[in-house]
Amino acid sequence: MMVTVSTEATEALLEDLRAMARIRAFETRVARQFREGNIPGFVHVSIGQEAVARGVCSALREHDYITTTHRGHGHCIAKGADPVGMMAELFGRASGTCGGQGGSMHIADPRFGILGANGIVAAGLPLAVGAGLAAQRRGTDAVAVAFAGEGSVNGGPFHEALTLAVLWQAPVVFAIENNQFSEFTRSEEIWRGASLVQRALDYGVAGAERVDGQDVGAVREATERAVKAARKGKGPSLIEAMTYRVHGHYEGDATPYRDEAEFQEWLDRDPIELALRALREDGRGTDAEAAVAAAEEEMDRAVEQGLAAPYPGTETVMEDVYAS
Ligand SMILES: Cc1ncc(C[n+]2csc(CCOP(=O)(O)OP(=O)(O)O)c2C)c(N)n1
Repeated sequence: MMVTVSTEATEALLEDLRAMARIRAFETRVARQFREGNIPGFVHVSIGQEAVARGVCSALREHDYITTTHRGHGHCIAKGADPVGMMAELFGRASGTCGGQGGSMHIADPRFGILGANGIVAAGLPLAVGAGLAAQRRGTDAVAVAFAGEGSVNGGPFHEALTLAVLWQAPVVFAIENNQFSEFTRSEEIWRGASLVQRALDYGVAGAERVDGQDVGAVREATERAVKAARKGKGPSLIEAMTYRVHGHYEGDATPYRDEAEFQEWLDRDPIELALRALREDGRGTDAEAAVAAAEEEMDRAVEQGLAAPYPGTETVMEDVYAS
């Protein structure tokens, strides 16, 4: 893909590359650390999907909210979470974002409006509607984005979330990341409707569009349109970002269901490679490569610090437990 960029656009793309490279560097290390046995539980990475996280979050302000999924590291980093704390969290250490008690699927950092990852498919969607409604009632112009996979759109909470968000005209953006697979099933094989965009329009959303999820600028522009409508009180919108899950559903999944030719086609349109190519064509190859190298170094340090951090003491087991 030939991309001609003006200077301002080049600078924006360099920033996008920096942001995407940080997510990629974080998650390639997470995958390795999981294989080495340093991360308990399950880990789901979003390698190949970074343009969605960056494109959406770069259209948001710090006081806007996000909810995310079991595959949410990229969303959290893009929204401002500290990768050092996140890595320590994945290692279960006391210095982790949630004191080492949540792990990969429960990272939350309200300081940046990150209301939580979530291991329950579709469960973040109504939470974002609640956050949007609260912002509306408080009279702020904050917007809540619900990141979710395309697998979530067949779950009951998707229906409830869209119905209520439209009814209340809540300032919510449903950012549906269509990475082609729901666990080990090709999502198109279980789809009988016209399109997800049509489904959303039938609920009465202010806007719904499908975007190229490998094109970070296209994702940002779509999000800006949705966010603008939400801030103006026009209610929720839905974006379906078309992307591809490069790793397995979880680390360790051998992906026997994958089509090799299709896999290669998507790798050719890897969002980080696209950005690197465009920046090289624009004469900024050295800066682009330096941005990637800096991201790698940053995340090496996050791993070192996380592995060196102590585990929480047993006296913390009942902290933050609200039910008994
Ligand atoms: C309510 C619920 N049902 C089933 C599962 C098991 N499960 C975990 S991930 C997943 C598929 C999710 O697919 P998608 O929403 O497309 O997200 P992706 O994994 O592709 O990012 C399923 C069915 C779950 N976690 N929660």
